[in-house]
Amino acid sequence: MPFKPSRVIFSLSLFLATVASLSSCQDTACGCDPETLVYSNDFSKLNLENFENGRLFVFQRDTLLGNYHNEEVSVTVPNLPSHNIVKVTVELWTHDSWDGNPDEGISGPDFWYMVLDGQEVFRTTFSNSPCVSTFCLRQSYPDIFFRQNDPKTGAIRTNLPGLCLFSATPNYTTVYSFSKLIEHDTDSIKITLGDELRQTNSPNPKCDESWSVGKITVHTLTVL
Ligand SMILES: [Ca+2]
Ligand SMILES: [Ca+2]
Repeated sequence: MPFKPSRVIFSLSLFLATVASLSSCQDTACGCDPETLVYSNDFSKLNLENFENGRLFVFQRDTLLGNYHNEEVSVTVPNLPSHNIVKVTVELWTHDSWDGNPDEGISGPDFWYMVLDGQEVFRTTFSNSPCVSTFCLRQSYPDIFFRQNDPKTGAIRTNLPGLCLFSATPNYTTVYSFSKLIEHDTDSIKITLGDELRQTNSPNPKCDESWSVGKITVHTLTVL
């Protein structure tokens, strides 16, 4: 699926402008609509309505969507109110030995991506590797691929064990939360999350590295 960096740059700048605009809305009647929460699912109610390839499991006493390895999962959110921007927020959990950017034909890159209504809006890599002076597999997140950020940059939680290969080792599940905005004005949106993980030397690649989702929220906005 073609990646369009210009669209993301537009989205980021629009997001910043929108935040500034919304801040100014709080005290003055400026005529702009605040964002409207139209969908929120943390999977605690076991709700997989409108999902494709959705499945749940329990990890660290949280119910998560997953886990996935070289797969996509989608949810369609119908009946959106009138709007011209959609903001999708995802809490992503990366489990076990994600290898980030390096492209040596065996372990990476380990890509993760998000598609909104058929358009790829985010493609990045994650790394759970140690990072010392002699060894460090860097990741692109929180930027789009390719950037050389340290492993776990931008994480909201890093102190969890892995799920499978490193289930007995702390700091091998890393949690992130991020939002993406797109121009959008139809009455439903399809959100697709997926990965292209590479681990050709493992007898069980899904145990070597996988991901799950703790929460998805969708807001609509009208920017005048
Ligand atoms: Ca790995
Ligand atoms: Ca890998």
